[in-house]
Amino acid sequence: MTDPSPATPSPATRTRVLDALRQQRVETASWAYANSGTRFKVFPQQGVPRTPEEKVDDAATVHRFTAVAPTVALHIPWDRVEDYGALARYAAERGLALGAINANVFQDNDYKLGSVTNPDPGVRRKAIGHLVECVEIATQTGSRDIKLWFADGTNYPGQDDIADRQERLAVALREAYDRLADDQRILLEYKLFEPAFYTMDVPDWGTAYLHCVELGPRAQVVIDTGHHAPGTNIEFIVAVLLRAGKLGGFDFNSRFYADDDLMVGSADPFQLFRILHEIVRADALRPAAGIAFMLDQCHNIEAKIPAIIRSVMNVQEATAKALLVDAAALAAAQRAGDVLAANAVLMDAYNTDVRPLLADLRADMGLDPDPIGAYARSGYQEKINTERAGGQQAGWGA
Ligand code: RM4
Ligand code: MN
Repeated sequence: MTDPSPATPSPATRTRVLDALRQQRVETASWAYANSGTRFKVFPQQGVPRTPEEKVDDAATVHRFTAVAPTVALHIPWDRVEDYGALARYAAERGLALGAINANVFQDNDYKLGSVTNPDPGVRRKAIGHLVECVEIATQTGSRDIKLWFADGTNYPGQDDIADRQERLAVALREAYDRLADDQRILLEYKLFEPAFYTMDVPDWGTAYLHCVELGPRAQVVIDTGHHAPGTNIEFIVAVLLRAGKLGGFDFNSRFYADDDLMVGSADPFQLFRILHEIVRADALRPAAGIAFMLDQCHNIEAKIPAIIRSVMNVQEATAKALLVDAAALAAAQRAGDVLAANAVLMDAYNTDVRPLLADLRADMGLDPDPIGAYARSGYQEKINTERAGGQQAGWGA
């Protein structure tokens, strides 16, 4: 039986959609709670965390109002602490777990010409040391994923040997991979351009995929939605990597022009729906499928915690729409070669207002149906504005 319309789903569809949404997990990023900006200006905000613990407090707050964001990713060295086990316990006491460990080999003077692909073997050794350290930190925090993004690349033709750099990259990845515990993964991220402008050493999913295949089953590709050329069909990449068993997760954000790091689903909610349709179609939404749905955003001019709550809600809305796609009707139209009908099935789901459904879900989970309003009424922002006055605010890179 197909549903008459996604707007009035059958009770069975409704139950299926609500169950899937209840299980969904979105990981927030520690750096999104900190001050950030562009290379022109960082506008500091009130109440910004000063320590990794305070970032954990904010992430726990997002989870408290959404119930689907139980982990927070760390960035090393931005979130360096003496005792990572203690930070994990601090998080657990607040109903949170520590998520992906993000390596940072792009902010040291030594890395001007690259980190793991630097022409200088001494610099490469130092960068590899950091990757290995991140694997060790992940063990202490109980994190499954070590996420690697490299700013490495060149600005000018002839500056360095493109193929040699690929070889150096492979050597470094192998060393980190060999340190992984059985239940850990390397998530390799790609980015088309910036900070390097001529070649990035991992510019696209194909390069990331090749390195992950060479490494083995515990290496997978992560798709940062902001890291493509304008107009790239990201859902196609999702489908291809899912089929190959090589999609490890997402760094969600939105972009109009480049790596804008805006709130996911704000610039192009239809793209987010199309991505999630591929995920739902492959039954890869379930946490057991191992796809990490992470946010990688910066909130430069908007209030941070409500923006992160909004982002989680945007992911939920796109997911709910993807779950409402009438798979049987879609398959039938596709088999019949009925182009218009097939497209209409997708558009019907996309055009459904899923906000009432999500409000019901939240009420059912014991949450306020309006998470942003509830956050505003909670007094948390006023409390941190007062408590965190003074001291060194954390910033992107602080
Ligand atoms: C990079 C990349 C990484 C993120 C840093 C902050 O462009 O997206 O995932 O950790 O930015
Ligand atoms: Mn990213």
